[in-house]
Amino acid sequence: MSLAQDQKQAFDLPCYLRQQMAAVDGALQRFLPPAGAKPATIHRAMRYSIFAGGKRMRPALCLAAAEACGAEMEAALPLACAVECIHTYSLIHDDLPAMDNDDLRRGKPTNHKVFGEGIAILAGDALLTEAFAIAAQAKGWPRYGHRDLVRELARAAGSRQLIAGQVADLESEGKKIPAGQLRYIHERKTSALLCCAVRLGGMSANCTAPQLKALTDFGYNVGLAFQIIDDILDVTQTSEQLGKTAGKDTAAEKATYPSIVGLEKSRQIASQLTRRAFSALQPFKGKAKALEALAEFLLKRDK
Ligand code: GRG
Repeated sequence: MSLAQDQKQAFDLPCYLRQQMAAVDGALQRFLPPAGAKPATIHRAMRYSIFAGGKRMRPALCLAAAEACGAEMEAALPLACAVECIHTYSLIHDDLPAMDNDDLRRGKPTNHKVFGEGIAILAGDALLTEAFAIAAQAKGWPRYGHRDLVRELARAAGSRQLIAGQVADLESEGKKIPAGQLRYIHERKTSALLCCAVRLGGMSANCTAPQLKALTDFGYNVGLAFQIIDDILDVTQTSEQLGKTAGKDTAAEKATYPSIVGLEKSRQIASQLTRRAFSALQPFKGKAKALEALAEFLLKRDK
């Protein structure tokens, strides 16, 4: 076993994730309006999806990036929660009949199945809006003021990134698209928000420009690998295992890495991207153990 492998194994990721998830869930409880706040339906709907049992990978990446740059987790918590709110909004909207039309998410009936389409749309809108109110509670740092934090979130969630990916995804359904177009979709639909999470973590530590560049490279590569693994799991796992409907990509005739290059090649590409993500962390000189462990976990995950 190489030294790098040995060090990665020494990091207790399950314990780390349990602690991070508890901190993130506690913060989300505090940041979001209480379930009983009027009108209670919308707050119950927002809370239903946010506490439905997501893996909390984006907040974990955000907090781990902050630590790699020497900050306390507390400083990054509002930003980690803001990203999770945007992610959850995108899932609620993605599940709507006008989009992917799904009835299972995070192991539970989708938001619109429980609350109806109108409330589900509004719950997504409200989570997106709350994300910015939560991010505004971050303290701001000498190198990164609130203007930078808001711009970072808005860019990742906006019509050139997250929404652009979803538009391109919708427009490519049933079509044969080249691998370059698939990468364009993955960069925007998935990688942009993961990368944003990592960058915000760095910003909350008042990171230097070279550190931010390293985190950007890491987030970009991990984000692409994450979506390729998601595509692989869609064809290799069951709905019970995933907590969302398996086999959707094939049914919707979506272009995916497995459908374009096959399963084995897809796995190789995901591994190669993860290796690039590890290399990006070199400037941290071994101080980014949690980020390394998360990248490896995301590559090997089975749900
Ligand atoms: C703005 C409507 C709208 C959509 C934006 C993000 C998105 C585009 C659609 C969501 C569906 C999807 C397949 C997105 C790709 C990112 C992805 C793999 C999401 C699932 O993330 P996980 O596995 O989910 O981290 P949990 O439930 O664990 O948080």
